Amino acid sequence: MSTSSSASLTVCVAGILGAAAAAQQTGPLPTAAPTDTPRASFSWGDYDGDGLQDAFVITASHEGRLLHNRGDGTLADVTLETGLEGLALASFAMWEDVDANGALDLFVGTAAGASRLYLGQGNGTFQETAETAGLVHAGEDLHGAFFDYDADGRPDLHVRTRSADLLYRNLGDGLFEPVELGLTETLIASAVSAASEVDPQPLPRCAAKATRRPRRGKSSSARARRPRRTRTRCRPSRAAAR
Ligand SMILES: [Ca+2]
Ligand SMILES: [Ca+2]
Ligand SMILES: [Ca+2]
Repeated sequence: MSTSSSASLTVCVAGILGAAAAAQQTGPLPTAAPTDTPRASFSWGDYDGDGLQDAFVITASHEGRLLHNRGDGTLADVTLETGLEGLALASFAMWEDVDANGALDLFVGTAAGASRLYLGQGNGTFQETAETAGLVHAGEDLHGAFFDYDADGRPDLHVRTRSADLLYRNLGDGLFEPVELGLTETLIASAVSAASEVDPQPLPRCAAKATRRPRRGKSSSARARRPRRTRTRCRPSRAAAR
């Protein structure tokens, strides 16, 4: 990247973050703002499939902004037109194509209220579906990770809140179901999440009891596509067992 383009990008990002910092200085602080998340964080992903990495930014005031990479060294704030406006008290964000439609989706953990799952519509916009997707839990989200814990080809979701580890099995079509974790499985899931965030080494194979929770508003065809209930004993790897 040239010096001039790097400067343009820096100015653009600094402007957005600066505005957030100014808002933080002049407005009231969130009452339930996270205490141990970075002041600002970037999650990079090519949400519009143009071959250029875009950035979802959680600002110092814990708002979410999507920055589109223009390809000329600058980034443009497209939060409003992509349907990602109104996100507050965000604590972390992760890109993944959870429904395998070829468009990246965005999961955002929050410090209060519901987590968010924004499904990419394939046209550069998003639709929030966390509740209908089955991703409903209480508490402050601290961090999370996508990984395929049951090796079925669909990325599952681990979320750590301040009080619990939560594992959601991906059923396909943007739907999830919570996995019941015992103490041992919880410790392993946490280790798996931490490993996936810092190390691309193969993950230990671990399967836990999957319990299906009935959800309202699902079509009969969606219910029919769900796999049957599985009750598989968790088997940590030799390394994990030592
Ligand atoms: Ca892009
Ligand atoms: Ca998708
Ligand atoms: Ca899976």
